[in-house]
Amino acid sequence: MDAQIERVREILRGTTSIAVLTGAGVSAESGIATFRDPDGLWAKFSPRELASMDGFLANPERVREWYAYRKNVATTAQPNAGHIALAALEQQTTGSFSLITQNVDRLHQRAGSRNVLEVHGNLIENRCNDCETIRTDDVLICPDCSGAMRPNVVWFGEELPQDVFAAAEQAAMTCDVMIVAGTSAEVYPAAGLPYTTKRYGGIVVEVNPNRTELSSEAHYVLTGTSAHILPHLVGDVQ
Ligand code: BV8
Repeated sequence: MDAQIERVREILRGTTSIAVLTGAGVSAESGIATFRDPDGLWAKFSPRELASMDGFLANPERVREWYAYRKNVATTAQPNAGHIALAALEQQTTGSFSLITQNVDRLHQRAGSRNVLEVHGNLIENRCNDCETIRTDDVLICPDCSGAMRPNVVWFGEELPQDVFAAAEQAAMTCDVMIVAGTSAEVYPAAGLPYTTKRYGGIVVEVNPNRTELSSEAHYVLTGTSAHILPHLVGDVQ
């Protein structure tokens, strides 16, 4: 596998346009549970009840408590070597660099990443379900229109933020290389982005300790955790 890592490092050195797509696995080594791993969130909680509008309307208190718990976990967690490596890669890239993340924990930004496209929102902010006002406090009712405040994330069945996802699609179409790290590649439309890169002639590199739906399509599959592999891709590892 070292030869594969060396080959990917060479490719990254020779490119001026990089996109990265991350999922919950990149935050696993910061102590944040993934969704679909055996010990993941969906093993304990139901996505239908906790990550959908129906679930929120049925029991807003339970959903708000679950996101408050996850917000506390995210804000006390620290970015890991994988997050830091991606921020370094952005610094080193002379051309365009887009970090497309499905994660809502904001650890990429805390690690120093700048061009972060949060296609599934973030759990630090709340949004009014009616007028879409964004707030970082925990009021339950929107002071502007009396609508219900809910986590500023994208739930199942909800549309992704159009401007953000349009930028993500543009990055997927125009990049020379897309690194896909820490995602089961099961949730669409985000999971479709690596296929777009491949269709437009870009190279797809997967970083994951396990095989996924994407593995058979990727040009390079680097088997291992993101905190271990990503630092090897961006520079001299001490
Ligand atoms: C949409 C919320 C349409 C934020 C999430 C019926 C009705 C409507 C839509 C659908 C439908 N049926 C299907 C769909 C589409 C649906 C979908 O794709 N469903 C799947 C399950 C089939 N998609 C949607 O609903 C999307 N919206 O389609 O809207 C529309 C259009 C116009 C107008 C109106 C509507 C919305 C999708 C967003 C859902 N929100 N989360 C939150 O609470 O966090 S999804 C959730 O799962 C995450 O956000 C994440 O994006 C997604 C994927 O999870 P991963 O990040 O990949 O994590 P996972 O646990 O799965 O995998 C972890 C990976 O890491 C594993 O591979 C593991 O091996 C690896 N790993 C583990 N440790 C490490 C590691 N890797 C590296 N290092 C390690 N150490």
